[in-house]
Amino acid sequence: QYVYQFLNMMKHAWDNYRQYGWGHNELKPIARKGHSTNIFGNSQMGATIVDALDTLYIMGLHDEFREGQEWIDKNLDFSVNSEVSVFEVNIRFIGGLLAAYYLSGQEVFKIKAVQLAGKLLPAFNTPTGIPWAMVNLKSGVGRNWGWASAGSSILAEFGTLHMEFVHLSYLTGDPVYYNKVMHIRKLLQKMDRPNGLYPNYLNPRTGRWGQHHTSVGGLGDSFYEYLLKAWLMSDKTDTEARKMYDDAIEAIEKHLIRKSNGGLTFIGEWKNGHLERKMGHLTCFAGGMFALGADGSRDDKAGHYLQLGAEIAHTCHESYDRTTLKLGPEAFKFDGGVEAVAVRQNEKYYILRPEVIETYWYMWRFTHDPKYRQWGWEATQAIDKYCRVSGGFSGVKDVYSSSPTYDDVQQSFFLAETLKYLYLLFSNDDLLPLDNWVFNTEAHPLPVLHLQERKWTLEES
Ligand code: DMJ
Repeated sequence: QYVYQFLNMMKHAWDNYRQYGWGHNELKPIARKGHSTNIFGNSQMGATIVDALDTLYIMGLHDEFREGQEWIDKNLDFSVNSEVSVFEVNIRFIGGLLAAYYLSGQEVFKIKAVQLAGKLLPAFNTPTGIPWAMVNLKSGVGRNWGWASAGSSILAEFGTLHMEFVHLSYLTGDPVYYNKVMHIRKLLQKMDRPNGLYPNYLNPRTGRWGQHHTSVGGLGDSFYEYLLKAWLMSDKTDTEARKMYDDAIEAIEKHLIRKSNGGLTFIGEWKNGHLERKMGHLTCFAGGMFALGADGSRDDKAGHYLQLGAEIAHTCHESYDRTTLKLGPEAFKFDGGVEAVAVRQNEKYYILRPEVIETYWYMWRFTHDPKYRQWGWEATQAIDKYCRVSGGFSGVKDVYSSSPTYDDVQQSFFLAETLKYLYLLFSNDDLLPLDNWVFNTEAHPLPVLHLQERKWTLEES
């Protein structure tokens, strides 16, 4: 009966978007109109439709899936004068379209994914081949975020293209996508890493690191995730990726992972030789990543990494449990008597993010410890109580306030990830088994590839 709760939530999110935001990127559930941010550019690209498709499919909401397919077929157009985030468009649109294609077999999704990928390729025209953060879909002109250290590209952005691009080469027989991402990998392999850590910033003109900040949360997170998943999606043949992952997490464990006075394991951030004892909600995905990477780990430390995953899941649950709304803050500290609690006002919000529930789901799959379902159910009830409004679901600005105010955004990843991971947490393991499927960082499932069947090689380019 639990799954009906998630179906109901998905319907509520989708129906309201359908009614008030259709075709826009996201929904403002209180103002009841469309919403967008600069990551999607200035064009209506139906981000919520593309991001939600595979969740609709998996939940058996076939009428809604067909509505989405029809919109994509008729309206999704990439020849627009719009500057988009290469990373966001890759993980949400290309990932979403590819997953919809693999699940449903409908050619339109593959065709759209390939068209869009063609529009992203000019972003790689930099002196180093490290792509720009943004690209204009029409002109192909790229540039970086003004706020990023010294004109740098971001590790979690250019390092989170691999899965989708390898699939594109696999499906088209064209090595161009594969070559782009392998070039990034080769370049990273050649670089010195301070303390074995990858800084978050890399200048695409000079090929040098920007500021020496390292994070397993925002700006770094999915780079590490994609090293592990590159290995998994290659049917464990891409041992180069596995080695890079093992090296990276060994350095992370040594320099970034600590236990608080109260015994909570946390992952801090490294800033110019100093450990900041703060963890982001985004970082909470790492519990699931450690568990997923346990099997096949170096020196057979599977038990160790599963335990580490469990400890991170516990810490992140505490970050929820220590709030008034039982929803986790954006960032929380472990300093001066503070444990897993947000300190600054601008870190107290919850914007329907999935990472903690994602980790509960992976931990559930690997351990079947019922506490993960309990924790997932607690989060579900809190979301339904505090984030549900009559026009959809909204983020809240302060999880410590008993009278929260809304941010009035229904994020597309709420439908792509949060509701999908909840649904999977309460479903049987034979729904998308992890031996056959690898989830991209936006929770879009892509099948394990048998690369010996591929029609292209690196040398062909
Ligand atoms: C999603 O777009 C992806 O999970 C990404 O990797 C991180 N941020 C959001 C969700 O919080």
